[in-house]
Amino acid sequence: MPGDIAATVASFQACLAGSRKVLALVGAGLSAGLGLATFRGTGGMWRNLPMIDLATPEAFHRDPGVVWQFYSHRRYMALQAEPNAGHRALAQLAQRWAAAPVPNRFAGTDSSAGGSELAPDKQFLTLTQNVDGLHQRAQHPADRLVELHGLLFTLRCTLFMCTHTEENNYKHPLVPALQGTEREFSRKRREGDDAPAETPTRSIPEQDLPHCPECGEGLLRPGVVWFGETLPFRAIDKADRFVHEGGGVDLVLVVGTSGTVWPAAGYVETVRALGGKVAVFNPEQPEGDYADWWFPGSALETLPAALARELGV
Ligand code: BJW
Repeated sequence: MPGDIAATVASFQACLAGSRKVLALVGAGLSAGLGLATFRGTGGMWRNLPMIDLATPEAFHRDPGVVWQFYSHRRYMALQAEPNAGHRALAQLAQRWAAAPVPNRFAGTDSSAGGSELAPDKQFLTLTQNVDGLHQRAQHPADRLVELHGLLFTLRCTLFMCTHTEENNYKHPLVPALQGTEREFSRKRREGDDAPAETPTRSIPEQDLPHCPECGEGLLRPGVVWFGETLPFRAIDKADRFVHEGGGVDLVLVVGTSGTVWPAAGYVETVRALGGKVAVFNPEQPEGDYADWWFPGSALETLPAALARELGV
């Protein structure tokens, strides 16, 4: 390890060891390399369409068949993928800090004299913007994980009057009309200009798309958060409480995210404004001077390496 990187890791590890409260904000870069595209940068296209334009209520309203093909493909790809070392490292940190012994004054483990408050436990929370379910599959404790943008495997009815929601639906294809979406990716982008042309999107009549089993009328949609939609109240509430209650966050790990989407990106700014430190795990150099540590390279390597001492590996 070059000297300057070793010094960066050592200073980060000292901060982590001394931290009481740590937050991780995760984005698509953590799952990059598993066949799951990022939204911006060199990835960001599904066939010839920008992914960011497909992740909108307007796109679904305009052509639910195209948007369902996009999400059917992503559901399939996420199911094929396995959590990587970065997902596992976050899960282990959450498990380890969750398992840290809580001092018990009655059992004599409270070292504080004079009846002062018990030493506070270490706290860790992952806020993920990813919808691929890989944190769960890496055994990340659910109570220390907030899925800000929902999950690909949750289905919701679009009918205003129907509240039907189904979680953990891993069926592929969801309906016969979505058969074949697993193979339909941009071969041109993956293999270069000589590759065969991209598979065109198919026109799928609305009646052939997934429909609500409860009301029988409404079209189902993926349980993800699109631009212009509010994030799940419980997710925002839990994230806000962690950041604003019970003392400030000492350190935020910003992992594989462009930090361009709000309100997720705002948590990093808030932690920093309240005096916390910022560590960025991203091949791209962070803009400005907000990062106290930058770990260039793939987060699936840099994150486990940076957390290794705390994880005892
Ligand atoms: C690697 C790597 C490797 C590569 N290792 N790293 C305040 C100011 C301005 C605007 C707004 C605001 N508040 C709200 C808004 C509007 C809007 C917004 O943020 N717009 C911005 C674009 C300006 N936000 C919303 O609409 C949100 N709703 C909301 O706030 O409701 C209230 C409200 C509405 C309207 C106005 C005001 C208030 C909802 C946001 C929902 C985002 N949804 C999506 C789709 C989810 C479903 C799906 O997956 O299909 O979420 S969009 C997309 O972006 C997805 C991602 O979770 C999200 C973030 O992207 P992410 O994860 O950062 O990925 P990339 O691709 O951007 O970056 C990847 C990074 O990885 C890069 O940096 C690479 O370098 C790096 N990388 N390989 C480590 N190996």
